[in-house]
Amino acid sequence: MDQQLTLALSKGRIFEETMPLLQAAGITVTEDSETSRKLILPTNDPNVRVIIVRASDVPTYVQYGAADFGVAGKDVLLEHGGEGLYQPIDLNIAKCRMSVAVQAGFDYASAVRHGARLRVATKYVQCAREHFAAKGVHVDLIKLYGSMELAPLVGLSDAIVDLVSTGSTLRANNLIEVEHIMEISSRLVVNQAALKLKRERLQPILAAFEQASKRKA
Ligand code: PRT
Ligand code: MG
Repeated sequence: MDQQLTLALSKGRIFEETMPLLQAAGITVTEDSETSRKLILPTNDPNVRVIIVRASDVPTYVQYGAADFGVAGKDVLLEHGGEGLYQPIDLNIAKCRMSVAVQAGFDYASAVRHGARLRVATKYVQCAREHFAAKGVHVDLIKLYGSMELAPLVGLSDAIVDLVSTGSTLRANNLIEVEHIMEISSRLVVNQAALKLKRERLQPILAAFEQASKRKA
């Protein structure tokens, strides 16, 4: 049995915030993900490598076993559905919230109250659909892949569902948070077959991640 372990990470905040957790497991990535163009990065452990993928592709690589484990936001996991994935640990990293926002001046409360059909632009269609269905609000969802903040400003939608951390992107675009849908953080996801077949190799790493992330809770 191949005992090589492959960890899927996305560049940016998830990569950066996962490094200290890896370090707690005695693993250091020996190449800089921000400057390297390599998509497969070696570590100090010849049996562990890191692959760099789009944040929303992490669950897919792990589901199919192309990566044994990975780190993905709750937002990404909810949209993916989590099929074939074991999700043992909330890492308490890359924290933010998922919210509804509208242009300052748009009367969201009365639009909702009067049962108007709301146009909502978002990358998070599953989460948005569930949120508005639970409230009994009728919405037309418009799927976007980024820059949701622009949609209400140019009349594409009445509202957006997006992630907010500092709130400065909303402020810079004259948008106001009107509803808080859920808290988001990143989770460790493990391929279900790898969890059984590579248990001995994976277990100490998972334990170190769990210890290190508890300190951040
Ligand atoms: O950027 P790309 O299109 O490649 O993919 P991505 O946006 O999914 O990846 P990345 O690396 O930006 O985000 C990875 C994960 O980090 C997400 O899946 C979230 O779980 C988590 N995370 C934490 C965030 C944020 N905070 C965050 N602030 N993801 C995105 N944002 C964006 C948000 O969409 C908005 O555009 O930052 C902007 C708001 O930030 P503030 O600080 O201005 O409020
Ligand atoms: Mg991004």
